[in-house]
Amino acid sequence: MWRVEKKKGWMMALVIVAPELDPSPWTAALQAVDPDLDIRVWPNHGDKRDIEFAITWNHPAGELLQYPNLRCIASLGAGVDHLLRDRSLPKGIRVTRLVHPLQTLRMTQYVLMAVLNHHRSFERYRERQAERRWSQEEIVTCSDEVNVGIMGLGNFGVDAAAKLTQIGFHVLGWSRTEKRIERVQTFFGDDQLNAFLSQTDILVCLLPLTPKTTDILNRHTFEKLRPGAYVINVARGEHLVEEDLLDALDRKHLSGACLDVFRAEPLPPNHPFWHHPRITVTPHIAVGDHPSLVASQIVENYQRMKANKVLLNQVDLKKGY
Ligand code: NDP
Ligand code: OXD
Repeated sequence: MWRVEKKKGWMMALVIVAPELDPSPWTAALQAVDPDLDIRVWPNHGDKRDIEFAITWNHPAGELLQYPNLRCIASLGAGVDHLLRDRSLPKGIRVTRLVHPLQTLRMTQYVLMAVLNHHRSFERYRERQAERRWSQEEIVTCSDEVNVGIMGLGNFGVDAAAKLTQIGFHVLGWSRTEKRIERVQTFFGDDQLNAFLSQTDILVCLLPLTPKTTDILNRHTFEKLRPGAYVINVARGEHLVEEDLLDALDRKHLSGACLDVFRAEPLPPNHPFWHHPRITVTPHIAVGDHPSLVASQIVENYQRMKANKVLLNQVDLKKGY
């Protein structure tokens, strides 16, 4: 049902443009917050002049230029790289992303799980279990002797860092601008990257994908890590140069990797990561979609946009995150 709300002769509507997602949970969650919303689902957007607010995930490039009255785009995720790779976004458009404490908690849980699985040799014990072998060969290293280096000290990085310090790890963090975080040894900018990497045993990538961070997990980065380092990538597949990871694992400079994100998703069935004994693969589930949790912030931003108010979680388009 279209809301009877008119502006200059056309309706005011939202459109969901997310070709890969099932839109039904999203429309249901948005309508549970405000049953009067006029929500269209691409490609059935009706009169394009009605659309003032777009909710997107991996939209077709150029599509958002089709709506002459579009004022705001809401990313259906915390990342906005899927949006900003479209070079033809309408000029002056405002972009928002999702930030929710439960999603942050889920990311932190994933990072802790990956760090602990590696630190407590769970992968090795699974191999022994398959062989029915009772063997307590774990080399006992205390967690405070292990340095976890987090790339990206934003919403996710800061929370993961805090929880890792609570369970005894020494945590280092690297960001673009200078930060002071209790019990975390911080580094910033390109000049301090090598100092950060050279002290890192477990590297966690929680960076946004931008031109500066694309391919940042490459052979030069790996070479600077401590020998036997472990890599966890939970940010975007395009951060990682896949052949450089395989090569560093073959040479045993790296001891393993846990990857949640990939250059091609779904990861193709013939991809070498699936069978690699030192790589753990998960299918982009570190956080997951939670329409009923985040619908209220999308609707609030729609209301704020209409009232010309400051938006929640607005992205700085110059920085690209
Ligand atoms: P934020 O925008 O809150 O934080 C980004 C951090 O990265 C900031 O500390 C920023 O530094 C730092 N950074 C950005 N560019 C650089 C650079 N060139 N050099 C050094 N540091 C840099 O992001 P979030 O923590 O919310 O999210 C991070 C990413 O996680 C998302 O962009 C998304 O890609 C990914 N993600 C993955 C999910 C999954 O399920 N696997 C789910 C959700 C998101 P500064 O603070 O100085 O600006
Ligand atoms: C996100 C994601 O950006 O799911 O939210 O990756």
